[in-house]
Amino acid sequence: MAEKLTGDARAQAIAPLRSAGWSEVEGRDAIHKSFQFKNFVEAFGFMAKAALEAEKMDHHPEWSNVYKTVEVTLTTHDAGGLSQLDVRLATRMDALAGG
Ligand code: H2B
Repeated sequence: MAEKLTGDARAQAIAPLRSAGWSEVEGRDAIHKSFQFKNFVEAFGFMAKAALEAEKMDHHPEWSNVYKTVEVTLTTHDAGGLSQLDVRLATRMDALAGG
């Protein structure tokens, strides 16, 4: 099971994600990013690709889609907070959204 990130390890892990547009969710140990696409097809294509990655990782996002926006929140429910799995999935999602 993935371990919850704390202290310096947590700060170091989320620093690059902050620069990439992720922010910490108030009131819970989670990160959030709002992905904007050109249109619905692009947004849904991203979700389809990210869903396959998530399933491969056995680590799943909390997310929603409205038209060309995909809101994503990541946390590790089993660990009760952020873990390396969230960092990994966030990084994969950024790559999928950019490419
Ligand atoms: N996704 C997320 N985001 N957090 C989890 O703790 C989690 C998950 N646990 N996907 C996984 C599935 C777990 O339920 C299975 C049994 O590995």
